[in-house]
Amino acid sequence: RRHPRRIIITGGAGFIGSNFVHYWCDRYPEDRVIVLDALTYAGNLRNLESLEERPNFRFVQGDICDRLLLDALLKQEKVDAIAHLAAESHVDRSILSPGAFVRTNVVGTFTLLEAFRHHWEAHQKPSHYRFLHVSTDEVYGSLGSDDPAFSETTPYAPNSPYSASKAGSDHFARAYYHTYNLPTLITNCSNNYGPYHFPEKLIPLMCINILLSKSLPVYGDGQNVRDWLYVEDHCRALDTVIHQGQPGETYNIGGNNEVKNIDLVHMLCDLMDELAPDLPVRPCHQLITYVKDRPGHDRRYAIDASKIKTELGWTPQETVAAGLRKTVQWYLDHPNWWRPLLSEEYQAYYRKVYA
Ligand code: NAD
Ligand code: TDX
Repeated sequence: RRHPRRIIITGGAGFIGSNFVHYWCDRYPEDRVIVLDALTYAGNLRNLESLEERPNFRFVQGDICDRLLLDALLKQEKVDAIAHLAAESHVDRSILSPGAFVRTNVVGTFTLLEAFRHHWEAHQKPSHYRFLHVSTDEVYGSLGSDDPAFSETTPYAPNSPYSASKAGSDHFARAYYHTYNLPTLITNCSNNYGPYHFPEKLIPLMCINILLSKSLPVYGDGQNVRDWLYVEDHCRALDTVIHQGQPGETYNIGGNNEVKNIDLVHMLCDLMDELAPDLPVRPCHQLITYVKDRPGHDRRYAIDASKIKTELGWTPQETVAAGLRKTVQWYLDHPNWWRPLLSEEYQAYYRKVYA
């Protein structure tokens, strides 16, 4: 029988974090779930709205760099697992201001590992404790069109301040296993999409701009390739790794869905034309505009997810066609979620990137 857990989910008010919190609370109602989130521009309490009445749920606004807070929380809540999703996550912001990425992703992850190590040692190193570090395929760098997909043994070659900071945090999570035996696990996942995705990222940005009849900015020649995974599939993979993964191991997670950016934007336009026939600009493909490329823009990401499939039995379930349809419909149905996010700060950011 499964032992109920007392888990901290960092970054639980963000995109993947909030999807993961909903997933975990539905799946394991007997667990105590503590969300720790600083509520930066990317954190949004509305993502967790319906959970506030749940007796086993607690939200704490706080910073993962705050060691005193972490120590108190781990002790008070008798935490036995951390799913670490808090991060600065947007590549374009990392190009504009990399400092925040070093602070949260590197120093924050280190601080969390240190706090969890001391907590684990103070309780005589229970073997069921787990620290899941959630990371990205971007740490492996960029692939050419004929290169084999990233595997767990692909050398790290980060190209953006974001991926460099994630690479640093991965190395700390790994080192804590090898040096202290702390039961850490690392996952490296491809591009997620789905509900609660912040407007700055490609898919929500295109959906929202179509709804506002604004131009659809495609970087460079639009031929960059990303592998897309529906966020719920990612949540299920993280659950699988926490419960069945081998401490000290890394697992790649991917959707087996490589799509060129320009093709993806066309798919979104097709879906919008179909699902929102009353929009003023139709067909919305005419809004597509090529803009200057992102510096250091990785050409292609692809994930070889055979390890998590053969060792732990996880495979993605959603197809891109069905997942994108659900996602477009979600943005159509939730203007009250995304409109307030287009704040002054966001507009200033937008002007800088798309100047
Ligand atoms: P997000 O930007 O939507 O959310 C990040 C959350 O972390 C926000 O709620 C924010 O308030 C919080 N946060 C930021 N700094 C903090 C700090 N110092 N202390 C506490 N909380 C802080 O990010 P996301 O897209 O949900 O990504 C979650 C994790 O998954 C990240 O570690 C990211 O690197 C990783 N990842 C994301 C993707 C993707 O496609 N989005 C793919 C692979 C891996
Ligand atoms: O306006 C845009 N135009 C455009 O062409 C934006 C925002 C993006 N793009 C391109 C850049 C990428 O090739 O689309 C692709 C996807 O861009 P993002 O949504 O910014 O994602 P990406 O840079 O691939 O990183 C994402 O996946 C891996 C997440 O933001 C990371 O947190 C995750 O680690």
